[in-house]
Amino acid sequence: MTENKLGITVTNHILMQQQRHGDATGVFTRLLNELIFAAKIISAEVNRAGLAGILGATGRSNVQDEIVRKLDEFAHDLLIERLCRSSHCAVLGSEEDADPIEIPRGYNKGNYVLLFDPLDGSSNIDANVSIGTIFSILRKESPGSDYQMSDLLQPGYKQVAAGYFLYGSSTMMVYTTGNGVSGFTLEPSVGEFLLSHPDITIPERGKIFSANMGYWDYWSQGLQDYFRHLRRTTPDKPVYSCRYIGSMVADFHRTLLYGGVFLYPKDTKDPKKPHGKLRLLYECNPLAMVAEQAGGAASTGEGQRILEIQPEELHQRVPIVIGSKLDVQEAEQFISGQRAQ
Ligand code: P6P
Repeated sequence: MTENKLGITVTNHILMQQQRHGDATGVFTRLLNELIFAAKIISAEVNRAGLAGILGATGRSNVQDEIVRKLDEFAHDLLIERLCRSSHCAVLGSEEDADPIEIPRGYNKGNYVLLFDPLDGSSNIDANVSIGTIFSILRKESPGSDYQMSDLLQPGYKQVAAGYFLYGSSTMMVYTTGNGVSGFTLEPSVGEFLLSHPDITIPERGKIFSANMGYWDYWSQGLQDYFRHLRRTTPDKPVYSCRYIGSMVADFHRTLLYGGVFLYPKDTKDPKKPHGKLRLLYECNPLAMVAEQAGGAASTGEGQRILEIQPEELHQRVPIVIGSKLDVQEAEQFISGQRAQ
């Protein structure tokens, strides 16, 4: 009987990955399973948010000075509770909390560092647009049971795993442990994530670019030249389509499956955000690991690989150009001025 790779549960898949790579202790599997459990609950809440009266702002603002949506808070609190219960975390970092989150007394500590954006794209919650949870897993490097800030501020190439949950027309989990990228779709009737996208690879070049064109006037000349290039048919490329959802997880997931490029470059719109809006540790690093593991690329747009950036603070923002390898390279050529109109 031919092996039916589809239909494998994500738990089976994680175990197979871990056994193949010698970590049969089950610690890592337990940690991922707590993430998965939380995502199933978040998915149920997202899918009935309009009915549960859970929509709307809490009136409070988070470290990002954004209106905190109740679902954001719910996802943040649930992830912390489940990850602490795993007994395998040394410290957590969340978009929703200015400081590192210590493991409370009463819970055992472990050797993993979890960084996450509990509900990315939250500004779209009330409009029923796809949103997601992004996670990055590192190993604690400092000695002893107490964490050091350096345990959180590790460059992205040190991630042991990364991925996201996408709460869209269906709920998906996409993750990598450094051996390729796999996608799973939640089968609600059994409450299991089933392998639906084995061995995801991103096309070498696409025909879609994704950026908030409303910021045109605040972009560099090189970047404007790049977009003019994409919007023109030339002998070696078709005219590109522009797609922009405004939820990074959704825009990235489409880029991963269809090819093309997502950009959130630096702009002069907000002096407080000279490096763009997206955060390095729990948005750009995890998605950059997925992109590279799928055969794509992720850079600042100025020749610096996202995964090699040495973080300096927890909520550090970086510009990002991520997607098909040839599209990222071409964007860098225009942004750096090597190519012009
Ligand atoms: P803009 C959502 O709030 C988010 O953090 C990302 O998910 C998304 O890519 C970006 O902001 C959208 O930002 O400035 O285009 O509205």
